Amino acid sequence: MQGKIGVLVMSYGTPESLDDIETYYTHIRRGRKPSDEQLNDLTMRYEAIVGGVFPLREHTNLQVASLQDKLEQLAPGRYQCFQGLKHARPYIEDGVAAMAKAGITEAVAIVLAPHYSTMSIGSYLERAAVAAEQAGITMSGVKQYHMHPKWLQAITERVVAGVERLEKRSAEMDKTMVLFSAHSLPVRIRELDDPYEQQLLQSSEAIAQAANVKNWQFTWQSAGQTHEPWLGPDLLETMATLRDEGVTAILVAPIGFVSDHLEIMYDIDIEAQAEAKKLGITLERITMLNSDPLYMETLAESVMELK
Ligand code: FEC
Repeated sequence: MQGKIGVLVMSYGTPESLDDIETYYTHIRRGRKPSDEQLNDLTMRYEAIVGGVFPLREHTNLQVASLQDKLEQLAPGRYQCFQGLKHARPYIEDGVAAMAKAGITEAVAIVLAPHYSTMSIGSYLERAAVAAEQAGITMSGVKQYHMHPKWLQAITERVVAGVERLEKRSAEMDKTMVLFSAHSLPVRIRELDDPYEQQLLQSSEAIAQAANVKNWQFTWQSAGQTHEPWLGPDLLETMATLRDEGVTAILVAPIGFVSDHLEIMYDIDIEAQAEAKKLGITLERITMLNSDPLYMETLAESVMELK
């Protein structure tokens, strides 16, 4: 039988412990150490979410294992999954090295994020391609799956359920808004003719239509703390504007993310919830996909389309 096809499953990565936060943050900042203030702020956010545990690691591990199971079910014996993280161990290059060690010569790379941007998916795929070439592996990459019918269905079901939860909590459903959100990027992304914004709007529109949601907007979240301007408006600003316009209930649908992690459990569940309380807004968010079966089918089918 022909050798297995390697599947490099890539995710953002998270520290392994509280002591590892500085190394992680320095890697995100491309080798520049964060200031004490920045480091303390990030440590405080991790401590606030679950007291020093890092949920993204567990979810990524489970997603990789579940994708392996799904591929095995669809094409027995054909694929072998490897994990590669952008900012933590095992790094993308470690994942490719593990593939080479297992004798893989053909591979597909896929990222646990649905929308393409040169600054996000593009940079994962580029690092994977460089490592694969050095290891003598022929690799192709899945660029996006933001309009895959099964991913859209999984999010639509969550939006419908979220609106129902909101209806139970809020008396004024005519003043409700669904806010689709994703990680902001530096504004200079607009000069790169990047599809990120357009893809996010395209999936927001498709989900709103399928969920029969009339009042919806898109907003950015989790902008980085750098000196350059980031895409806005941010979730917190959007909430304040909507309150001024009379909106009293909001469902946040963070469609740019697929797991429970810091940007969900701190930025939305703690920070945005506190702001909502101040503004007198009832705030709910959709549940995250993690290893949802429809999401696993989306990933498996996207991989199988390439090899
Ligand atoms: O739970 C966790 O431990 C990790 C949560 C996490 C996810 C995530 C996803 C994305 N990021 C994206 C872009 C940027 C850019 C910068 C940046 C900075 C950070 C910092 C932390 C962090 N990100 Fe992140 N991101 C997560 C966590 N991110 C922590 C550093 C402190 C801070 O700014 O809050 C700025 C880099 C720089 O300084 O130059 C740009 C994008 C995604 C979504 C796609 C993906 O998952 O890859 C885009 C999850």
